[in-house]
Amino acid sequence: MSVINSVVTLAHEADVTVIAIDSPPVNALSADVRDGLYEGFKRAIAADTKAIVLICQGRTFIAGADIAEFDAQPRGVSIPQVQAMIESSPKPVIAAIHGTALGGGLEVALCAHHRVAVPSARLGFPEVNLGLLPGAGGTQRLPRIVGVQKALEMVTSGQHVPAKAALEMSLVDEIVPEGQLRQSAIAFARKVAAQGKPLVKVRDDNTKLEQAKGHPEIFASFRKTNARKFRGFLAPEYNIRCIEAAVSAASFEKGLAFEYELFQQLLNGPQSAAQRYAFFAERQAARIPDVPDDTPIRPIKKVGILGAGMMGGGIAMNFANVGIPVTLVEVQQAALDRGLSIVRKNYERTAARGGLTEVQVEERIRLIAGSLSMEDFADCDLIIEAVFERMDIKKDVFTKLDRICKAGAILATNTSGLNIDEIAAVTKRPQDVIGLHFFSPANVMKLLEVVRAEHTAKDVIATSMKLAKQIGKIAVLAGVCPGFIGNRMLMPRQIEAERLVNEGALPWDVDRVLYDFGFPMGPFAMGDLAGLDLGWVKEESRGRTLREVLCEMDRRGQKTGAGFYDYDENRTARPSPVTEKIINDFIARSGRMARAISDQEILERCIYPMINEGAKLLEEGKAIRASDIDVVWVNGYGWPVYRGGPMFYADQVGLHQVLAKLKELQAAIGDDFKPAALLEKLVAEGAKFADFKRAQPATARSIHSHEGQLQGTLSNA
Ligand code: T1G
Repeated sequence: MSVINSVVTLAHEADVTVIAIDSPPVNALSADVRDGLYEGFKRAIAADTKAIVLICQGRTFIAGADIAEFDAQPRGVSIPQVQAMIESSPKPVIAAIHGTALGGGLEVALCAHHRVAVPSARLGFPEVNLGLLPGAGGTQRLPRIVGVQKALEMVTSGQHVPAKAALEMSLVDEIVPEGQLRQSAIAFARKVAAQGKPLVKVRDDNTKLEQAKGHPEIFASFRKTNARKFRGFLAPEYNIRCIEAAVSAASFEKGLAFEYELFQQLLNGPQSAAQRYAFFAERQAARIPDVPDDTPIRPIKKVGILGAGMMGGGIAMNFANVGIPVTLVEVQQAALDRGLSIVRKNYERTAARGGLTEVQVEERIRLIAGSLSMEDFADCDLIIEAVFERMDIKKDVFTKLDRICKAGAILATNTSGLNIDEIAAVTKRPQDVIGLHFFSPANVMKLLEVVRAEHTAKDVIATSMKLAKQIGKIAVLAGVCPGFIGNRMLMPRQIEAERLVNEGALPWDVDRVLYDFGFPMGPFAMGDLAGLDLGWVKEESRGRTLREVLCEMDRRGQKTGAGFYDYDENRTARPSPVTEKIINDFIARSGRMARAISDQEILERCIYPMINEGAKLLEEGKAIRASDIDVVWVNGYGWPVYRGGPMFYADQVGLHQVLAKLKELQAAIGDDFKPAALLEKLVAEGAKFADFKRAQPATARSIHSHEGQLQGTLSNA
């Protein structure tokens, strides 16, 4: 074996040369990998062998270009230079794939003459999730292999295609046994070399493109079908245009140049910057400064869930999905039956869409055992309470769990904002108590707020963060405060949205501005969906707020066909003259004059108070870093990922701009807009939220008492 460089080696297995990459964690196409490949292939082509195998060490084949290099000065040979070297090989080149062949990695593999993969391998073009497109020929080579329709689906969804499906669409030529990739790829290479057939470059096979020529309707209907899903994003449309160019361009080279041009536009644009930020923010959120990666983990072999309502059932599915048995406890048989039947319906719906087989459905349902007794939690490693949001009920439940559960069991509450220290205090083991705040529907929403209470032990935090990844969630650590991170920042937006309406903006104006900003729905449409009578008590209602008046008129939202909006039989919302009249009456009664309010003012008054609350969360240590707050909002509250998150957005707008507007609003409206001290400080120091790093790790203590706030805030991380 000869070492090409620190990450690439070359070995001759008799008549086959094997080029291997070993660049943890995911063999990304960094400058060293590219240089090593270029040199490696040059030597392999010159060597006295008949074929070349490209393989990777570690957990995966090349998982793409090195995203961390995108903002750095380019160095070393480029991906296209490596590809040209591979494609120009007079010997057959076989890419041997395990783990994930993604983005630039798949683009390199498509320059090989053949691809073999183990059954667990997955292949895909996830660039669209980074606000990009496959910029190294992926949009030109892929449709030549899988056809235009499949190529459109792959590059705009970013989905990872399992090896079996990849074989069916000719993306790979052979599935080889797990654990035998290297020798199988060498054998395959020998077989191809022995056949001596002319080598076919993917770029030269236009058969599948010909089939799409003269059929612009393929693209028109694809755009139409996905318009709602792609709303606000630039990258999906750019990907579609590149596939269109693959069909219409006069040559492969022309298509490639078009692709590169669009790639550069996206790469240098704000959306991809935000989505790449979000990629790393998600991974950063898993790191807790004072809980080292090697903190011991408590084994979670069995989970108990109290409450089979909407949340409990969804939470149970997350664990059954990864093979962890669940005991789901309810107080009444009817409620338990209802909860279990909803779980079954959810699984059957997924199976109907081809997401699960019937066998898998039954396997998962068998893992969820119903019970009417909390005593059945005695042998559980983790118990999650998902009962009614009342402190007295929570305390009663935790008192019982403290008596029933074994030593070392983790006692978790799914509260969305109650004081977990108070809950933990009723137990003799507050160190085992933590908040696991799932979002509805809990089997779908990716976000999990892991709430650290004052005495929560580090291994309980470490276990919860790792478990979250295991069940496919994105975990963010929050401190105990009303509403934790997400709901606490949502509150000022809600308050401001209602205040704007009391000044003359109409609910559908406010919703339109936030919808156009990229949220899936505005606060008033959201209210109608959830039901305006959530928390409304008829006997205590006095028509003091718009919501009370609407509920008194039985306009409780979508479910009654009217709320802020009027709804037709298809539940399509229309601005309501009834609501408008109520608002005008309200304003008239208040003695104020309704005034015209600009979209810009609506946006700033809804978003800036959230950002300000985010700054308070940071200074109080309730959130470790600004990017954690952004991960919460992108994955739990519909903040458009192509805007990065509220704190990233504030840095883009300019904190001085946000501060100036808040001060203006404070003067005009009141102290609800009083800027957070941290915001003042960052502006004074010409810094950004991205620069904010706590002077000392956010510990349980500091999370509870603002210790260590602001001193030496800024160290350029
Ligand atoms: N570049 C740089 N670092 C990467 C990386 C990449 N492509 N992929 C992963 N990492 C780091 C990640 O930050 C983390 O680091 C560690 O690897 C483990 O990742 C020209 C333009 C491969 C499915 O979009 O989807 O090719 O936090 O925690 O859950 O057309 O990582 O430990 O320091 O996510 O097992 C296209 C992105 C790039 C794939 C593994 N490729 N990666 O998931 O581990 S653009 C992608 C993933 C491109 C070309 C274009 C996942 C994974 P750290 P992890 P995982």
